[in-house]
Amino acid sequence: MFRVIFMIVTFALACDCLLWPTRSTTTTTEKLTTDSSTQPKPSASTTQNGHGSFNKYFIYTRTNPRFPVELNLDVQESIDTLSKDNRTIVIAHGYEGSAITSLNPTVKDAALQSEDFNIIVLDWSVYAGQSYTNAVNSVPDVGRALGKLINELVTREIVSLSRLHLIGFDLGAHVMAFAGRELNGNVARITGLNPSGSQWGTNSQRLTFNDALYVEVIHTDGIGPLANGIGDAVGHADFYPNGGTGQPGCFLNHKCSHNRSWELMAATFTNNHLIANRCGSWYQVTMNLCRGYQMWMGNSELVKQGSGMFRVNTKRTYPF
Ligand SMILES: *[C@@H]1O[C@H](CO)[C@@H](O)[C@H](O)[C@H]1NC(C)=O
Ligand SMILES: CC(=O)N[C@H]1CO[C@H](CO)[C@@H](O)[C@@H]1O
Repeated sequence: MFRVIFMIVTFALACDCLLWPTRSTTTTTEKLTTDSSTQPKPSASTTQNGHGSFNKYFIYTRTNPRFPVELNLDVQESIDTLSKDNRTIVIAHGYEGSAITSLNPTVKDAALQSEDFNIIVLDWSVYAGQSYTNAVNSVPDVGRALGKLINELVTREIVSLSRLHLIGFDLGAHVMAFAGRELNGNVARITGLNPSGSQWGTNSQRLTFNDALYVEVIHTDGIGPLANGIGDAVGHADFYPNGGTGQPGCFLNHKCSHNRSWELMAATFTNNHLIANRCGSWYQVTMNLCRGYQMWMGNSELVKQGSGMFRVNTKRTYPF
C-alpha cells in the first residue's frame, strides 16, 4: 500500500516536471522539457573529448523546489540562485536517465525536506541515452566537465568542497568519481548508488575511495551475472542492504533492486533510520551475520566515521 502511494507520488513529481510552464524570469526551464529528439545527437568519439559540453545543470533550492533554474556561469541571476550559506548536493543520473528520471525528484525532494540545500541536478542525457558502451565511454569527460564547473563555483566562493556532497546512481556514480578526481579528491563526500558493474568490474577508473574525503557506496543489486551493480567494496564504507542483492519486494527484478539504492538514499535524508552493522567478511554480509559497530547508512552528514563493509536489513516499502 505505502509502496503504491510512494510510486504515485514519485510519478506525480515526475509528471510535474513535464508540465512545467515556461517562465519568463529564467531562460532555461523550458530546455528541460525539450524532447530529446530535438537535442543534438553526437556520436561518442574514441577521443572522448567534448562530451561534457552537452552537460546541463539544474538548480533547486527551498526557494524554487519545483522549478529549476539552469546553471549558467555567464548569467548572474542563475548563479544567484545558489546560496553561499547552504551546503550543496549534486545528483547524477545513470544510463538511460535524464534530469527528470525519478531518482532526481525523489532524492531532491527528500534532501530539501531535510535541509535548505543547494541541489544541482546534472543532466547528461545526450550521452546516457546512447548505447551502453557510448554512455560508458562518455563518463570520464562528463565527470571532468562537472568537476571543472564545480571548480569555477569554488573559485567564485559560491560552493566549498568541504560542504559538497556528490550523489551518483548507476553510471552516475562513476561520473562522480571523475568529478572528484578533477577536484583532487577534496570533495567532502561522494555517495555511489549501486555503481554500474558492466564494463567497470575490472575498470581501474571506476569509483574508488580516493575520489573524495569520504566515499560511501550503497550496493543493492551487486551479485550475480544479471546484476546492474559492482558488488565489490570500493569506498571507505560499503553498505549491502539486505545482503546487497534481491531487495525485499523486488522478487527477481534486478531493475527494482537497482532503483532501491536511490529510494533508500532518499528515505535516509528524511528518516535517517537505516542503521547498519559492520561485517568482518563477505560471508557475514551474505549470511546476515554482521555484528560489528553501527553506521548510519545514507543521510546528509558530510563527515562520517567508519570504514569497511556494512549490512542493514530493510522493509519492502517506503521508507523501508
Ligand atoms: C527504475 O527507475 C526508472 C527510472 O526512474 C524507471 O523508469 C523504471 O521503471 C524503474 N524500474 C523499476 C523496476 O522500478
Ligand atoms: C542552513 C542555512 O544556512 N540556510 C540558509 C540557506 O540559504 C537561504 C537563502 O540564502 C537562507 O535564508 C538560509 O538561512
